[in-house]
Amino acid sequence: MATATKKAPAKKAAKAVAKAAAQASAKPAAKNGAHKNGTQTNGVHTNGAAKSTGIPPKKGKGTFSEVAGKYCVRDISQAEEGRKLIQWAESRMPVLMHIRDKYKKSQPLKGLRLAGSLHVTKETAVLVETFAALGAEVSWSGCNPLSTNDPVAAALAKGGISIFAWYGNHEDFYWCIERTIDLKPNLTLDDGCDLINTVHEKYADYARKEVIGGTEETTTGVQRLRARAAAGKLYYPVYAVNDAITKWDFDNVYGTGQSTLDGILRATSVMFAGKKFVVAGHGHCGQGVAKRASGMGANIIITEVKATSAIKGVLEGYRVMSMDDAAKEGDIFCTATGVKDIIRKKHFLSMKDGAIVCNTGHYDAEINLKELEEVSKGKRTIRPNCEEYTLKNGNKIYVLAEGRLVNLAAAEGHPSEVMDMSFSNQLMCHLALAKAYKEGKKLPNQVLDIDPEQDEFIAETKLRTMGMSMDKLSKEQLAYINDYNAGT
Ligand code: RBV
Repeated sequence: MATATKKAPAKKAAKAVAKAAAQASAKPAAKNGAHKNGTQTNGVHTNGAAKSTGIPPKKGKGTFSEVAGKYCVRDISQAEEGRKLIQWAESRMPVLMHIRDKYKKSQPLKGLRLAGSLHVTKETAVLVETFAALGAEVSWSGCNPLSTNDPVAAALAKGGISIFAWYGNHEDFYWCIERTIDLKPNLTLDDGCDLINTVHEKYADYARKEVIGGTEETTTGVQRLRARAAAGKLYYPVYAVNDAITKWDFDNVYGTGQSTLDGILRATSVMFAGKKFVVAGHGHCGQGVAKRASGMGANIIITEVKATSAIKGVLEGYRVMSMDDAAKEGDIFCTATGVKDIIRKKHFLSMKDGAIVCNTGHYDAEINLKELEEVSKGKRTIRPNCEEYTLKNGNKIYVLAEGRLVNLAAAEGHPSEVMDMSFSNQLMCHLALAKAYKEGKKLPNQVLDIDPEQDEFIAETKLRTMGMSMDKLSKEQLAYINDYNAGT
């Protein structure tokens, strides 16, 4: 395996890296009592408690449960609650659990350190603990300020995982990512490229020499990654997990469809039937949202920039129009484009009184809240994840989850059953990276496609666990489809 680089990733972090590496080898997580560097462990710390360790202080307010260099979560006493959630997810993720069982003995990830930045949900916890069960040393942070489930984070910390994540982490988002890098990963796992970007931009030398490879979970992240690779600035191979058929065709469509509606309902409790529901972007995610909202009786309006995606909407029976026109008609708006400034000032100004606006794309750039503030005279929280803006023209507009992905911020993200396939892809890609590394094979520093056999294996295993059977082509049928002379 890769050994520690002689050149520290960066001067500033060098001290923290050395200290954290020493602590990381002292597994499992220190239990109650005094930590060897004198810091109190498993205690509740207020902001700034980690100063004496050489780790830069956090900015976030409130109390934390923290062991410097090992974990920082909101409240470790929630671990039992989190453990039950993880068990619930495990029982609905049979493919991932099957792969865990298959490789538990041979420990294919032993000796490797994996850092991840992905929503800290109960499903993610099953993935994280699978990495650990297969021998990896894992450090983790969230990939969105509003998507961490605090009890789940506590359960992971209690179970010995290095984790730096809490709900509402606006101020210390990158602080947490940096703490996972302190543990000197040689594998990275991203959802949205924030970890990869940090490693590449701040610790380029480390990225080139020490990181074997990585994975990226989501559409927006893969776009960023391809842009980085095209610019010649990708320093290690990264699998585009999002592009696996067993991810993209299921998680993005059915996962997003269900969890987005779940988020809107938890934040508003509105009735969908009879509403004009505007879906911005009719890609895989938008298709899922439109399909499910339509199923609940909403009238769907699609806005698009791509003609083929727009036609798909038309043939589904939806109306397609520009956002300028849709803004006047919609009752509920949901962006799913991966592009910034989809809903802007002019749209807010032409919306109906009481319009509900939310986003299910990865970043919070799709709804321009700054411009909404400019045309508003007041704002108040109506209920969790639902803010009422009163415009200068007197209309009210309701924004859900601060314009961040509503399915994870206001609900629990995609259901376990679909994350089973997405995260099995994550796991198998890391197994492939580890195998290539241990066999001395150098993979190219590019965005790597998923092996079609991996997709087939995951789909077949999923079907089997659902109790479904399939047909097999006979020899004669195989010969028939390959016979260019066969005809009428
Ligand atoms: N996502 N994860 C969950 N329950 O853990 N839900 C959604 C979960 C991922 C999904 O794969 C998508 O690509 C990404 O979040 C967007 O950030």
